[in-house]
Amino acid sequence: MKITDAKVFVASPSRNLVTLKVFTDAGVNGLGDATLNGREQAVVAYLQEHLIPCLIGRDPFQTEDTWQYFYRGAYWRRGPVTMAAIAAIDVALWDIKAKALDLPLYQLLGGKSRDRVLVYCHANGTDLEEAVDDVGRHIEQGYRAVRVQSGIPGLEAAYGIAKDGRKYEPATEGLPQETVWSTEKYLRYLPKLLTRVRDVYGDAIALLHDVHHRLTPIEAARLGRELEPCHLFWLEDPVTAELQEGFRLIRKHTVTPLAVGEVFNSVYDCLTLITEQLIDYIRMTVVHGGGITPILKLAHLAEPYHVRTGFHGATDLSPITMAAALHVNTAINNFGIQEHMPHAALVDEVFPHEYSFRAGDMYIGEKPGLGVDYNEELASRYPYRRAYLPVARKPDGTMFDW
Ligand code: CS2
Ligand code: MG
Repeated sequence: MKITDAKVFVASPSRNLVTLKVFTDAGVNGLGDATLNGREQAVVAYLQEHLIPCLIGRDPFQTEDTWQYFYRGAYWRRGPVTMAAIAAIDVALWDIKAKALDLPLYQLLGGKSRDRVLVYCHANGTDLEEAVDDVGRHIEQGYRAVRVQSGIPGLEAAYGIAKDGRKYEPATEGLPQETVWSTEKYLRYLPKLLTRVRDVYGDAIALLHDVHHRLTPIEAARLGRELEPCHLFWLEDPVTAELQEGFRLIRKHTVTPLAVGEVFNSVYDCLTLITEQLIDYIRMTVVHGGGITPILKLAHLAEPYHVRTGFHGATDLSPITMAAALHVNTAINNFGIQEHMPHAALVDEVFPHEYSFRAGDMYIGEKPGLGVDYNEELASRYPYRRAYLPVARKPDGTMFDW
């Protein structure tokens, strides 16, 4: 079988999503997600100008050699743009291989280790009471694990808070929104929020919180220790994780479980975190981590270090990535949990898929391949519109981390 062509589609059905379609001489096609929120066109160019010309003529079954060819052959390696482009190709080739063998993809990754995949949802509110009520609404929908975020008194905006009843979507058209962040206000408030949620809903629900890269290691250690009575399932992205050894400081002071990695794009971003057991869940997922090929290796590396997966699953990752992640989640032993931010109905129409949600779990389908299609005609009605993620500054104007 040979690859005959590859096309990149950029569309904005409720948000920008980049999709790669790879064609073969056997008439079997494969899909990959190449979405990088706020930098979509860089990945499009990387694919169209630099990778696709080298892809034509290759054997789509050679997933390992093709991945190595595009990774080692790049010279200037790694980075979110490069790895999202490589990921799109890798996932499309796995999709082709599984379709050609008439098997659902998880069968090529080790078969089923579980029938259902535990997921967590996002509950949020502009204030504590709203957030607490939203947790209840999600429990009624069947979720057994809930991430809780809320507005912070004294701050105009906070990460993860939906506005005017709309679904949370941080990227906005025009230039990046500037938000003000105060660690002091956040640290004073957060323990109240999560303690309140525990008081109202008890210990049965798994509680998660996303710090979104905003503390120093010692601030994260303080927060982790203060939250220990809340028995969190995890505290996510406590610090910006370029300094992996900073987690030694956090680990020294608290037993609150830590989850990191949605912004990572290679195993080297988390090798120390995993091999020194500085984290409990690794979040790097298929689209930003280079594809199924490296993510499977990452999960296997993490297993002996008691690190489990907790793949990123926000709406700026397309249903192709959700499906690919669910196939990996279904097959590996050290699965932890999967993030589930349901896509808008229009996105689900553009990407018809087999996977489904039921009573707090997700189920991958049995269709050969990934189990996702792409409706090019419908997608074409929603052209790309440049959008940026916000930026954050401290109250005195100092540039900070959003
Ligand atoms: C968040 C993401 O889902 C999460 O854990 O950190 O929603 C993140 O803010 C977005 O993916 C950024 O595009
Ligand atoms: Mg996050």
